[in-house]
Amino acid sequence: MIQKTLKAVVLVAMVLGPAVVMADTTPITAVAELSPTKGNTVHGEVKFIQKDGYVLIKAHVEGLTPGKHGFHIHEAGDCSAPDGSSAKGHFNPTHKDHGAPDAQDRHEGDLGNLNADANGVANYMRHDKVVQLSGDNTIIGRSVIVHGGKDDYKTQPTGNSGARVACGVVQQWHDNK
Ligand SMILES: [Cu+2]
Ligand SMILES: [Zn+2]
Repeated sequence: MIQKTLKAVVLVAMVLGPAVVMADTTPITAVAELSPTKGNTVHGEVKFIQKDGYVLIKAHVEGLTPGKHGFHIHEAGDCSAPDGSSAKGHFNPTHKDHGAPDAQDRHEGDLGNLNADANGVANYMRHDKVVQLSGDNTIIGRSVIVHGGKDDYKTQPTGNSGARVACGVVQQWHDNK
């Protein structure tokens, strides 16, 4: 009986071994190339890198007005509407309230605000424990939206951050060496 169990465990380990090793050495990464909505010039890039227990998010965005700009993952990976409305609402698979990125209650898509300097350039970096790059609630295939105004972290369900000034679909990113 013990022998048989041992044999089965060894067999399973042999079959799963290579797959487990591959998963460990190839982190999931994703990227969203941001393009301006109609009448805007905002553009940039957002990268998502799976780390141990969190996702590293890095963004570089240009063409903004100085100050804060709501920054979210929206439900639909569709930037086709001139005003970005085709991206639908904030990605919220767990049915929470809108909030600040560090709040207990937040949408999975609530990444807070970009903060643009006097030249309209924003650099953003965050270690996020809510965003997922795999499984049922993955953000791959959703979209990133940058807004014209500041996310107040209070107004439901949007943060009242105004018009959508840039949009990009989140795609799996293979060039991660
Ligand atoms: Cu938004
Ligand atoms: Zn939200």
